[in-house]
Order: sequence, then structure tokens, then C-alpha cells
Amino acid sequence: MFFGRGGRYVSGVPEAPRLSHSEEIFPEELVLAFRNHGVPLEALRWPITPLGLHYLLTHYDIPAVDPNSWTLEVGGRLERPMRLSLEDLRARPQRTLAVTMECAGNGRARMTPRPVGQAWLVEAVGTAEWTGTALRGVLEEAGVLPDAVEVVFAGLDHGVEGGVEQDYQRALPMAEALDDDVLLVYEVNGVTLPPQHGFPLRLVVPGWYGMGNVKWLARITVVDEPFTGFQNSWAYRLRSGPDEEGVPVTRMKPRALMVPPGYPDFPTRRRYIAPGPCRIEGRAWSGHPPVTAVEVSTDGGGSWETAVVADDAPSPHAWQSWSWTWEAPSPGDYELCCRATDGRGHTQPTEAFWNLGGFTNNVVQRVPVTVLG
Ligand SMILES: Nc1nc2c(c(=O)[nH]1)N[C@H]1C(S)=C(S)[C@@H](COP(=O)(O)O)O[C@H]1N2
Ligand SMILES: [Mo]
Repeated sequence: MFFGRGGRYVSGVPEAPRLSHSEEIFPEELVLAFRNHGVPLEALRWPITPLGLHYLLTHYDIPAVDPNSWTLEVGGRLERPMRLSLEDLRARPQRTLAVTMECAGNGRARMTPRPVGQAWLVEAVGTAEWTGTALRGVLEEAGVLPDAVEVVFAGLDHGVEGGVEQDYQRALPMAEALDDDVLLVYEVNGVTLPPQHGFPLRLVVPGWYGMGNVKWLARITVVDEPFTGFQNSWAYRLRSGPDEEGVPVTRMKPRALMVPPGYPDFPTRRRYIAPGPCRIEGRAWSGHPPVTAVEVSTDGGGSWETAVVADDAPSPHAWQSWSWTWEAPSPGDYELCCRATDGRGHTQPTEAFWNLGGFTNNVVQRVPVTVLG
């Protein structure tokens, strides 16, 4: 297998993730968890996630970038290849779009066996207001040649993954890249893009899992055959074993998350709530919006009640709020769950969806709660 420009084997063949059959935490899982934090679930109260609370996922290192010498190279199957400075990009028509972004690995730690790596439970999500210019405008000005099939986005970060040395690169099919809402972004929540979110420029692809939102963009290359880079042809695929070709990970599946009610035990996170009516609330999203229903269970998924889903998404690409009132719980231990259904009629499962890379597991969230007497 060939992994495109910048890709070479360091250790022979590409390696599949290791699988853990126990709950033992591996040292590398701890290191990754410190580097790549998730959203504290109480931050689901905000329609736009405050910047430092948005989740983070960086495969290699945050690269050092000098904004004065930085340029974006736009090349490949184009009539007029270009090189754009940050100033050039800022002079183009500006758009701001609220987008809910979720890591494809969200739910990985709920799989058995667990693919060892970034051990997300449910917290790899956030919603931000991204400001930039439409990729489509740039590509149209450059003149896409008729034989173009995909657009490859390359970041400035470099590392080794699965035994393969590479720049972080991801390709999008041409039709997706030409969507009006795919943006080249230089600001988030009204401030200059910070280093950890891709300074000075990143791609934002609304509705897709996070891996396509390439940070620290350096090159955009229009290609006339499907890209064979590691992140497209090996990593982000749904496979049951390393010998399977698998299918690409694309749009986000539906997911509802609740703000854990009451107050937590440190460190188990079990919740305590006072007797009497209890309002349960949260946010729900899907790469096939809108979310058409959210249901809540207080018995670990045995029975479900219908929540109220608000029509309050900050944009068509962002999450919606939902709420439900637990009227008169009696004292005791419970397991609260919530699940969303989206525009395609897809609902979250109560059992984890297993695959080799640990992707797109949208199994329902479970929150242990004690109602006090
Ligand atoms: N260049 C580059 N872009 C990247 C990544 C990366 O490691 N390098 N990680 C991707 C993944 S897997 C996710 S989930 C999102 C996370 O974006 P955030 O850290 O801004 O939340 O960025 C994507 N873009
Ligand atoms: Mo991700």
C-alpha cells in the first residue's frame, strides 16, 4: 500500500491498533488523555462551547508556525494554481458558522475489546463559531479541471502513526469539498485561531467527524484519482479486522448527551440529587440533521420517555438542546440514559458498535445517579 506524499514505512507494514481485553489503563492512554482533553459535560449548558472547554485531538505535535512567512499552497488539477497569504484569505468574503464537531473515536473506551489509543468515553465534542472563507470560492477561482475527483488537505504537523511516517493529510470527495459551508477558518468564537485548534488556518467540514477538519493547513491539492494517504486508506475506516478494506468514516451518527444532574462524587462521578422533580437537559446532534427525537431512560435503557427537543440550533450544523423532567423519583440508585434519533431515522444503540479502529460508537450515555431520601 502506498500512503501518498510524505508517507513512508518506519516499521515495515502499517500496524493495526492493539486491543485491550481488560480495564487496565495503558501509560500511552494516560499521556494522550492529558494532551487531548474532552468537554466537561456540564459545559453542554452553553450553545457555543467556551473556547478552552472545546475538546482537542492532535495526533502528533502542535507545529510552530510563523504567520508572516506562512502561505497556503493551492495546487494540483487546477487551471490557475495559487499561493495565498493570511492577508489574502482575510480579504476574501467572510463567513461565520456554528458547527458541532465530534471526534470519530468518541465512544472508543466503551468498546470490548478496547482499541488502545485516545480512550474517549463520550466527551469528544464541542460547538464553536468558526470564521473564515468558503473553500468553494477559492477552488472556483483556481478553476477545477474536469478530471478532478478529490481534494487533499495537508497539515504542517508530522509524525509516525501505525508505523508510517507522515504529514497529517486527509482527502474529501470533490462534491463534499464544493459544499458552500466547507470553510477555510482563521478565527474561532471571535478570536484568532489558537495554536491547539490549527493556527493560522484550518478546514471545517460541517457534519463530518473531526478527522476531516484538517488543522495547520499548508497545502490543498486537487487530485484526479482517489487519495491513498494513511488517514483515508488505513486509519479512518470501519473494519472488523486488519485484512479488511473497510468503509470510510464520514458523517457523524446521532448522539444525545446530558448534563449530569445534581452534584458529583469525587472521583467516581456518581451523581447525587435531592428528592423531588429533577430537570434533565442536554444537547443532541447528527451529521444528518435535524435531531427528530430524544428519549430518556431512568432504568438503564429498559424503558424510555420522550424529551422535548428545542428548535434552537445555533446553525443547521450545530446541536439542539433537549430537556425532560423526572417528576418524582423515589430514593435509591438509578442509571440515566439518553438517546437521539436523526433525520434519517437512525437511533443510538444500547449496545456498543465494535470495529478495529474504535470509530463511530454512538452507544447511549449512562449516568449513575443516587436519589437521596
Ligand atoms: N493537521 C491535523 N489536523 C487534525 C488533526 C491532527 O492531528 N492534525 N486531528 C483531527 C481530529 S482526529 C479531530 S477529532 C479534530 C479535532 O479538532 P480540535 O482539536 O480543534 O477539536 O481535528 C482534526 N484535524
Ligand atoms: Mo478525531
